[in-house]
Amino acid sequence: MSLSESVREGSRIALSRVLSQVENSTPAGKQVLDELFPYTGKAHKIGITGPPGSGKSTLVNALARQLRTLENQPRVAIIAVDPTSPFSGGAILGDRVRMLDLQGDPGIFIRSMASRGALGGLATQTEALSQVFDAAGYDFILIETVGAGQSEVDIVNLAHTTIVVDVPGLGDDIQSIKAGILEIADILVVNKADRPGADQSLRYLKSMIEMGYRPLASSAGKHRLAEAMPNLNMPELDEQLSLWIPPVLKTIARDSEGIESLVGEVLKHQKFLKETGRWQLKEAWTLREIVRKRIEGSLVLDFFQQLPVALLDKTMDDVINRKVSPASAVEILLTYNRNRNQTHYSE
Ligand SMILES: Nc1nc2c(ncn2[C@@H]2O[C@H](COP(=O)(O)OP(=O)(O)O)[C@@H](O)[C@H]2O)c(=O)[nH]1
Ligand SMILES: [Mg+2]
Repeated sequence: MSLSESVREGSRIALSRVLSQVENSTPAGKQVLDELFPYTGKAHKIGITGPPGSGKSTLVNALARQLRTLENQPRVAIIAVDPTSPFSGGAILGDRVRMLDLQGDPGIFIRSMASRGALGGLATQTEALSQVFDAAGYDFILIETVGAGQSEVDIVNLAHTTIVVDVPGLGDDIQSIKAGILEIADILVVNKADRPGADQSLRYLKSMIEMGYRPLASSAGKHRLAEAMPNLNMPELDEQLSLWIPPVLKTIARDSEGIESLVGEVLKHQKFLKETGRWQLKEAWTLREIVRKRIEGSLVLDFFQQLPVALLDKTMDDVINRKVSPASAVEILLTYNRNRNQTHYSE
């Protein structure tokens, strides 16, 4: 039996091996990913993001356990992405300990990811891993990432449902949750609701959404969808997109409080996406985005591989000494590679 067949048959050992190969972008990993790809497109991806220490890992843990109690006993995969950790120690070690109580459940699989420098970036990498889980028959893929920068926004953008986690008492909530992150939320959670100020945060976030934060966000979303599906009827899309207003929930993840409601909202959002056809649109957009990122990644890699180091160094010296502008430097290097390719092809 081939490795990809073993993965689809449910072998956890094969799954582990394939995840490592895919994460390290080995040729074998690429091949397995190609073999598995036709079997993907079923899993529901949930991105969980928010500031460090807001309880994302605890929440993911509780969410996974709650999802497992559903009638159809869905299988749940967890991908913990920590771009801030340069090695798989630190914060991730804490996550491992916290997630220990999930280890006994054969319907749950946890994977931590801390590596950088993947072709096309962390988002492409995360998507590749989730494709493996998808083909392996996992129904839900929970992706935890720190809400800190653009790469994290990219990661959760690949999810069908995005949960943004906030905590009370960080002062002005818009400071603790970056505006760009709030914009992509499908569900907002005020975790650590056992702490003072939870109701105030709840009201604050609700008013943010009511104050027309959402129309802004959905117009960006609409733009992206329209780009992915040029044949789409815009008024129809308009109607569909305006229907989802992100709910704001309180949880105490540590005590598994409020998790049932959270799962309820996730399922509601999943149903909403499927019934409006938006689930398929998101898939199309994600795949387009993945292809684009990979093209960008390989073009840049090719570009620098073709360039003689001496030429790059000399051109950069000229830029630093203000003899050549950055724009002209790019032109010089691009022209060099272009000419080099032409000679190469005519040989
Ligand atoms: N008081 C309180 N503490 C919590 C709650 N949820 C998580 N924590 C604690 O907050 C800390 C950070 O949690 P963690 O899940 O690692 O946060 P992450 O960095 O966002 O993944 C841990 O010590 C948790 O036990 C909660 O609902 N209430
Ligand atoms: Mg964490």
